[in-house]
Amino acid sequence: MDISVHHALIIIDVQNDFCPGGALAVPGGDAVVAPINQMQQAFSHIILTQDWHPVGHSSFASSHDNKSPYDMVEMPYGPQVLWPDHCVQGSDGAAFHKDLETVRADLILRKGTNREIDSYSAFFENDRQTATGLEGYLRERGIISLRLVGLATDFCVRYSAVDAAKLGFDVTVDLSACRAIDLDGSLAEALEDMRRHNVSILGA
Ligand code: VGL
Ligand code: ZN
Repeated sequence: MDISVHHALIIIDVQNDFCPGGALAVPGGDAVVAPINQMQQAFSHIILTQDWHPVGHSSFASSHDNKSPYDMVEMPYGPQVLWPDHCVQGSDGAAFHKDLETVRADLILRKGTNREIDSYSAFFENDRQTATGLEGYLRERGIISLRLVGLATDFCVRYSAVDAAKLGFDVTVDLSACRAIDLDGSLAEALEDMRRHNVSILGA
């Protein structure tokens, strides 16, 4: 059990658009809800993240001429996958899955709100420089150990876990409560990247 003041459960992007029927549906995305609700009982600090893009966000294929979802583009900050429009601020797609327990969360961190920069990680936007403030929040609360779950394993979970490990947190990803998009081998690459950065992987 992880009932400790130094441990936090970070629940990444369990939103309708990442669940079956959503705009950027992750296969089996809704299957993470029950295990995540169960897990919350073992944590005294719970943080939810919410992908929260303005209309016309630069990560949307629809914001670029002659581009389709899943094409790559070069942004000022580097290569970026283009996505279907998803998690638009205030839309039903951006809402948490209706069965996700949200009552005990201390913090809901919204990310991807800057029109010009995508943000997979809960810590830094995709320019790898703009901080979300989550590091300071966790440190000020004395949290040193993080358990990450949610969607999608190979994008937001991966980048959040690797950034957290680089920042010196003790990080575990529990794959039993994660699901992947798996675009061109991105899941295998994500697992390798997390392992290389000393992220503990459970449920593989
Ligand atoms: C995500 C792609 C675009 C995620 C968010 O939550 O993994 N993936 N926006
Ligand atoms: Zn997004």
